[in-house]
Amino acid sequence: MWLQGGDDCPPGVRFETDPSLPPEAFRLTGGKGGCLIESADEAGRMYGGYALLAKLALGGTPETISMTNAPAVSERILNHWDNLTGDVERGYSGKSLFFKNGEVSYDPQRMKDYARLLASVGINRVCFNNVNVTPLAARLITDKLGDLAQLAAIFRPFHIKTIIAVDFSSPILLGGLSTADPLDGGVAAWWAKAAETVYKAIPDLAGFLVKADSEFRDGPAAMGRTQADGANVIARALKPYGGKVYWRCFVYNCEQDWRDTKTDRPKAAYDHFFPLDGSFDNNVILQVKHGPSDFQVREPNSPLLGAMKDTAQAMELQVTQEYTGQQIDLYALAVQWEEILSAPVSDTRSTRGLVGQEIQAVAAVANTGDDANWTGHTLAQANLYAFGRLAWDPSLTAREILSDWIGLTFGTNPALREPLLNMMLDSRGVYEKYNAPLGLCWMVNINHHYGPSPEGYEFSKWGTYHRADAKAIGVDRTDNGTGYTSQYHPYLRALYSNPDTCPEELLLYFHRLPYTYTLKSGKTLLQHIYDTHFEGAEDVEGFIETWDGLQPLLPESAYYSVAARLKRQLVNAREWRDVINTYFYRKSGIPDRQGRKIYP
Ligand code: GCW
Repeated sequence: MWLQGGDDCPPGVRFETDPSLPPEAFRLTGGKGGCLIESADEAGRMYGGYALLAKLALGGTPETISMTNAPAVSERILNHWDNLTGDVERGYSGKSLFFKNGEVSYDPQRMKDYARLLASVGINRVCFNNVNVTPLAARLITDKLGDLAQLAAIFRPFHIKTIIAVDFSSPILLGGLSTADPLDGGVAAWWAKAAETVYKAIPDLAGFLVKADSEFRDGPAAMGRTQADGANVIARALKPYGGKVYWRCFVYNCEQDWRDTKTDRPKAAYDHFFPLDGSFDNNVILQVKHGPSDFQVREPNSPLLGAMKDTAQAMELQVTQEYTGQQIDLYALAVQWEEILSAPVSDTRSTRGLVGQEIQAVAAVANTGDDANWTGHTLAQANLYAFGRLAWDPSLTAREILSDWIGLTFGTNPALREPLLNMMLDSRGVYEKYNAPLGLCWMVNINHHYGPSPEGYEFSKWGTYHRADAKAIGVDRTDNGTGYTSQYHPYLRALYSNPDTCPEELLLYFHRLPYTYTLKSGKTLLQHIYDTHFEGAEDVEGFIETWDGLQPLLPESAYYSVAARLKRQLVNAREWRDVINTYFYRKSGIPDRQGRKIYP
C-alpha cells in the first residue's frame, strides 16, 4: 500500500504535506527524477498515488504529469444489497463477497484486493449489507458486530468507512421493546445504547442506512409519525459519535390498485419528503434515487433532487444492472449518468451544478460479487469504475472515463481502444432501442426483471402502468393528468408539459399519445417503435462482429466470456424486438411501413 511505501509505489515518488489543500485532495508534480505527491492528509496521498499509477499505466511519463485534484463530494458511497445467506439481491456476479451461510465470511486476501480496488476509484464509504434487512442481518449491530468490525478493519487503511443498513424495527426485533415509535423515550434510549455499542466496535463508522416505509419495510408512517421523526431518532443516537443517517426516499404505495388513475407513483418521493424540508437533523442525509421510478433505462431526473434547500441529499445510482441488462447485455452506465448529470434542474442550472451543493453525497448499488472477474460481464467492470470516477469528478464525460477504463484494462493500442470505446458508448442507446420505447418503462418480466413482458406490470399493485389501448399509450402527467409535472421548477414543468418541447426520448413518460402522433423525424410514434426495435437487434449483431474482430488483441479469457454474453444479448434483443413490435401491432392493427416480420 502507498502509505507503507510498499507494493504499488513506483520508484522516485516523494510525498509532502501541504495543509492548504482540501481534504482528500492531491497535487501531482512530475519531474525528471520522479514525481511529487502533495496532500493535506493521508487519504490525499493515497488518491494521488493511485492517480499517478493510472497516468503511468495510460502511457504518461513522470515529466509530463501535473495535476491538482479534489473530490466534488466528501462521501462517495457503495451500497451492497448482500444478504447474510450469501445471496445478493439484484446481484449478477455470483455470491456475496462478505457473507455466507448466515455469517460474516470472506477470503481475507480477496477482501483486501476489493478494498484496494474501491479506493483506487475513489470510493470512501461502503455498506456491506442489504437495505432489506433480514432478522439475521439486523444482528450485525448486536452479536455479529465483532465480525463486522473485523471486516471494517480491512477497509480502514484504504480510507473507506463502513455504513450499516439497519432495520427501523430493531428496538422491537433486537431490543424486545413493544414499539419502534420514534417519539417514544424508550425507543430513543434503545438507539442511543445501540450506537454506543456499535461505535465501541467501529469507532469511525460513517453511520446507518435505512429503508423505511418502503416495499413492506417497517417505518414511522405505520405509527403515525413522519419520515423526519423516524430519521431524527436514529440521527440523535449517532450524533455524539459523528455518525449520520442515510435515509432512503424510495417511499411509495406498493399496493396500488391498477384501476386507480389518481395515484401516480413517480410523485411519491417528492410528496413524502419535500414538505418536510427543514425538519431533518443536520446529520441526516436523504438518499434519493436519480429518477422518480426505479433505475429504469430512461426516466427524467427526480424532482426531489436539489429541491430541499435545508436538507442534505445523496443521489442514488444503480451500478448493478437490474433493469439494464443484468450484466448479460452490454450497457455502459457512464453514458446514462452523464445524461443524468447534464439534465437541467432549471433554466440556469444542471443537475451537475447541484453536486457538492444540495447534493452532498453520491451513492450507488454495487454490481460486484465473488465471480473471478468481480462483475460477471467483464465489460461491466467499467460501470463500477465509472461510478467512482464520476462521484469524484462529475464533470468527466463518458468518453473520457471509458477510454481510461479500456486503456487501464486492455492497454492503449488504438486498434483495440477505439472500436471498443465506440461499442461501449453506443451500448446504452442500443439497449434502449430494443427496450420499452420513449420513456415508457417497466415492460419487463415481473420479479426478476430480465426480458420483455409488455403487460407484466400493467395490472399489478406496483404503480407501474402504461395503459396502452388500441389508439394510444402513456400516462398524461401534466396538469391535465396526474399533475406530476408540477413538482418541477417552472422552467422544466413547462418544458415537459408540452409534447413539442418535451425531450422526445421522454415523451411517453409525460404524455399519453396516439400511435399516429408525428415525431420530429416525421415518423409516427408507432413506426419509430418498429424501426428502433429492428435496429436495436441489428446493432447487437454489429457488436458481435466488432468484438470478434478484436479477438487477436484481447486476452483469451476476456474474449470468450464477453463473446458468450453477447450471444445471449442477441437472443434477448431479438425477443424484445419481436415481443414489443407484436404487442403494438396487435394493439393498433397498424402494419410496419417496411413490411418486416411482425407476428400477427
Ligand atoms: O428496484 C427495487 C428492487 C428491489 C430493491 C428496491 C430498493 C433492495 O427491485 O430489489 O430492494 O428497488 O431500492 O429498495
